[in-house]
Amino acid sequence: METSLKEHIAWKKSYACWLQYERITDNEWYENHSSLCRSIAVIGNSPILQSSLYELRQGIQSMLGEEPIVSDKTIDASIILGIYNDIDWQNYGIDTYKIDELNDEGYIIQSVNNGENESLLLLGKSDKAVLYATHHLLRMIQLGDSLKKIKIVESPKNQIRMLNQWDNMNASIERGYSGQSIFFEDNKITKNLARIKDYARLLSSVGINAISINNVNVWKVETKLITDEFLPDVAKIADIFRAYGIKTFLSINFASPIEIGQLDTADPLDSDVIKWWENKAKEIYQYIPDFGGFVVKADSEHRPGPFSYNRDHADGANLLGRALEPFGGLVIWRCFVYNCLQDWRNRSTDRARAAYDHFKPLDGKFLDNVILQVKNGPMDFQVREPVSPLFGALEKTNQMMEFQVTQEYTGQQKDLCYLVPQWKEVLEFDTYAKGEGSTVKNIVNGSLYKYKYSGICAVSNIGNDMNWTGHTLAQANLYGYGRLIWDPELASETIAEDWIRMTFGHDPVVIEIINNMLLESWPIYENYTAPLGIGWMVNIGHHYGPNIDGYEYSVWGTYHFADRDGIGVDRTIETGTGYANQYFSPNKEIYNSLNTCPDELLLFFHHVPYTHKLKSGETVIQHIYNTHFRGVEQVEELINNWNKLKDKIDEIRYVNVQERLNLQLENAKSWRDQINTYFYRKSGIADEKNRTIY
Ligand code: GCV
Repeated sequence: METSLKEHIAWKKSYACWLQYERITDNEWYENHSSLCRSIAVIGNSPILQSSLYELRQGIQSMLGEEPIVSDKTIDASIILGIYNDIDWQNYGIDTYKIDELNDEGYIIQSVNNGENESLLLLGKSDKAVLYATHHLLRMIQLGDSLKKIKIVESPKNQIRMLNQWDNMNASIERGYSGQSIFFEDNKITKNLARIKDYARLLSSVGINAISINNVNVWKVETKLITDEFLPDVAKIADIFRAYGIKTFLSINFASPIEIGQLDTADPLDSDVIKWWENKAKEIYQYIPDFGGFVVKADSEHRPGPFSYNRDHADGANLLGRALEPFGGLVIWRCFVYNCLQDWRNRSTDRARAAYDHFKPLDGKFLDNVILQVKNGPMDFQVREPVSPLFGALEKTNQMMEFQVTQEYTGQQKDLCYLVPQWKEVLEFDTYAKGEGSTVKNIVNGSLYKYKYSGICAVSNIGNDMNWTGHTLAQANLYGYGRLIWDPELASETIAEDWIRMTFGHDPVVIEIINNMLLESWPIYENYTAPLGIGWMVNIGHHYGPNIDGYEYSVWGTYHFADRDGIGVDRTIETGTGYANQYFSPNKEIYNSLNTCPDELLLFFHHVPYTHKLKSGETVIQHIYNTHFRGVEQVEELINNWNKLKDKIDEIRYVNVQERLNLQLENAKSWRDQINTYFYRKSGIADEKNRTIY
């Protein structure tokens, strides 16, 4: 997006996201700490260490008003950065056991005696770890934390911490709500590499270490990203990300050997196809020596895959795994494989079952460098779904979680929906795979089954809008995603509060109002959209706004089965699709029984009459009315609360959120009215409180 300098200055706060680095106004803090921020020594040299120095200099200069001196002598420095191999850390009193505690990306930030002075030592297990320590320190300065006598020992809990861009080379973004791609324009790779660097800075500040830059639906031009036509430019992007500790991946087309290789098959067991991928891998690594690997969507939503050749997904993934293995590359193979041509008459097919049915039988058949990427729920990033039963079901296959930061089904960055609490709930879910305590977070961090590779990825929510995410408050989802997957023990409230302070400053009114708005936003969105875990009811195709029967009468078949008597999908073992049986006990029994199934997932698992009483004591129909009336009132409260911040936030960001909240109110009303009228007409049961139903 072309912008004038003037415009750019006005938008500076929106663009900077949580890296505002505002001048410190707390005099006491300044007095106590300015000498600690006066000079920096970096031990060692690498592009990542250079980035660390750049970040620290910039951040300190901006916040303290003076550029720190860079010295090559540690004795002169108040901040010392380096890798533990290069620093005599014992001399600074660091304990060996603490170093042993760190994983490869872990670090220590400790106050140490340095000659006459107290200094801060930022000691990383690797240069990437030093960069994370640097960001940690900058965050502490932004938050106004004390830097005296500190001892921080940190390691990320998840190994792969990734974002997937769904960007196409014509600059559009599948499910993007914040402008166009920052990576591509006009079927080429962008020349605006500065914006990509700024993205890398934001991502590394929250610990992201991997990115795939193109859509998992790989169309004609994008298929050529792995050819010499585009690889030199992909390499430039990889250089930028590398300097910020982020590995670059590409989504590939499984039919590449046909489309760009002049073969007449993409059969994974065909020797020419095998050779073709081996040569392709060799070629890619000549351009990008630390290339991360491939992300693959195969046999899904009309994309090509091994099924065309009567092969299974282990054959498909291993073909690519074998080709990448000599170079240390990974295959991230998506499990979003289902038949999108359903028939409502056939009650035994169930999209929710599909991923488990396809992949569970293949457990143990995948190569070591293949990771299965599983969406958090069995359907598709709905506001409420159960956790995918594949978590815990794969004992011998590397596994990774897929979340959606982009708000495809959660308001499309017009409606406010802070998703960290939803992700946290998923990560805390106990699968009982190996008895109590087999939580999802312990599966995806690789500890339960000792996976070689594991982690979490998510579909990004950014585009070239000046504020990156369309809705300013949606920046909290990008920030929160990074912080949460670094450490799933962090509370949603803490993440939100840190984000607010870094983004908007320390005014207690601002903090309290925005924190409440964020934390209430997911339940509010759930209130006025599809009830009790049934999901969907959205407009076909673009997925925004209500259309209750949209997918009910479509071959994609994500049904609710509402008729005059009741609503819900019977997924029980005895009379339904049997989906409940994919869980370990006791989850299986809990979901399978009407008596124990939690209210919020009731209609996902059971078909019930409208008069069915929930555990809350309300009937299903009254719950639908109550939540939909309440949801609209809550959006009105959000607007009132935001209005109180008028003089406390710069105009561009204030107006941006205000406009989106008004759109959200229209959307919420439209959901309320359509849902209430629809179910009143279906059931013939009136609202107990006699409110207006059209
Ligand atoms: C990239 C859903 C989305 C599609 C997306 C697909 C996927 O169906 O609506 O846009 O395609 O998921 O995750 O592959």
